[in-house]
Amino acid sequence: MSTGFIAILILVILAVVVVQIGKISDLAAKIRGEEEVAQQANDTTAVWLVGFMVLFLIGTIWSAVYYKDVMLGYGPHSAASAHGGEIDGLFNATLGVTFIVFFITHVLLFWYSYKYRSREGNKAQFIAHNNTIELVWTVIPAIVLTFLVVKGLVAWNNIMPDVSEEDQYLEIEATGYQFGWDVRYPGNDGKLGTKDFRMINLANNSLGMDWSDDKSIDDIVLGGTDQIVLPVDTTVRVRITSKDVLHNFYLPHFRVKMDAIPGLPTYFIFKPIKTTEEYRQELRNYPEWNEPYDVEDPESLPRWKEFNYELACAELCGKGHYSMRRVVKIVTRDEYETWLAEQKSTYMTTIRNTEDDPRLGQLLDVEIKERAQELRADFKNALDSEKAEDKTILLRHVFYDTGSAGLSDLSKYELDNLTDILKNNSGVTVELAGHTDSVGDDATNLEISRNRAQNVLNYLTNKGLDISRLSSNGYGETAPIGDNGTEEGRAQNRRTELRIISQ
Ligand SMILES: [Cu+2]
Repeated sequence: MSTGFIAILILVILAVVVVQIGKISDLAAKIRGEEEVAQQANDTTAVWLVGFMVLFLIGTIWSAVYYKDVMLGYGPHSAASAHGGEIDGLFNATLGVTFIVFFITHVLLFWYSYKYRSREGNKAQFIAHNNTIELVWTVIPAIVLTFLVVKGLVAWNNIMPDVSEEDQYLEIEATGYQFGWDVRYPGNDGKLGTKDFRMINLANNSLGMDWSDDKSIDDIVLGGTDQIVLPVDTTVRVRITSKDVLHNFYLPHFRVKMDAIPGLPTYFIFKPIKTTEEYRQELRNYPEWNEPYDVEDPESLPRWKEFNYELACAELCGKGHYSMRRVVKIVTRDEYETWLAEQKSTYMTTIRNTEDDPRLGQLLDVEIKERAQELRADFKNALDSEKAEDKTILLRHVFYDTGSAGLSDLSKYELDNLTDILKNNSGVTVELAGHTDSVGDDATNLEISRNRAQNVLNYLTNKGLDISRLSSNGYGETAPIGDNGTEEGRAQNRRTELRIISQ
């Protein structure tokens, strides 16, 4: 309060001082003769203006050079995508043209204020109309603007064409929501599965993926904080969409920016040309990037080591807007393949074998392959091991119809795999062993286990295996591997095993 009052008081006193100085110079003028003084003041001002112009233009050029590292396209701000240089070129062409105009107009402005300063006998020229001048200041800007606009259109046409089927590209999908991105990868088949908003289910299908579409089986949806990993030198098409309000998919280092609009899919295509590591190595050359990352802690790593490409939402979409930032990591293709292989498909981890699974009771190709690999590995271990107990292999996926010895339909995949393995290992003889849990009487269990083992043997001989290499036996409930007191243990005990007799 009092500070404000003092400030106002000072201003008032300053104003009084200025008025008094004005009065004094008026008086001085009267004494010396007004015209002479005015003439002198005009001359001085004119010279000062020219001096100011020189300093001002030098300062402008100096600051442009000094701050060049914060301009797009230079040094640490070079683009990391194939088309990025073209966009930076547009910005810099515009900057170049405006600089020339800026320079010329300022020189003229200050020079004229000097040359045409008020002097005795000088009279202003009055021009009502001049066609030449009109033409010059219309045609020159028109030519310059045409050049800029055409350059922009050419760049737009180079950057924006969609990819076609024949192009080699990776398509991912980014769905914005308040506040984050769901990023979907196509998995091994390279194709994103279809989606339908009517299938959105907050419990396990927030994107509305159509699980009955085979292309959805291997799709991977990255969680809200996972790094987005992309391979270098690969054309990436990003499908961009939103679930609630307007967002904006913005990858500043790749000069990619596109609105994410609910109900209207947009896209952007870009090709990363520098891996995160390569970009860091470039930043390393600039002193400002060698300062500690944490300003409070001089011991912290230099900034270039902590550098990451990032995805940001460039639309103010609500109070959690800032949290839509994600790290984008560009890696070599080999590293990308390794990373991709480690990612789990959303269908397999959250939908498979639940009531939402449209393929309940069916086996997927990947599962058949996995089972074959698993069985081959078990068989190899059994062959390689010296210990007698390791010679027994559990046939994990052989099942029977309830209460009978009939093989379930899905068991045939495991038995076909076994047939292949035994055909490839022709010197091996095996015993097929049936086991049950302890429910029911001993004699019946023994009978069932024998019949089951016999059925497996029959299946294998029907597939062309030599009967002399196979034998079957039922052990009923005599050899449990789990606790018959629990359902889980009983399930373990109901099993079929393969024992290697000789190899
Ligand atoms: Cu947003």
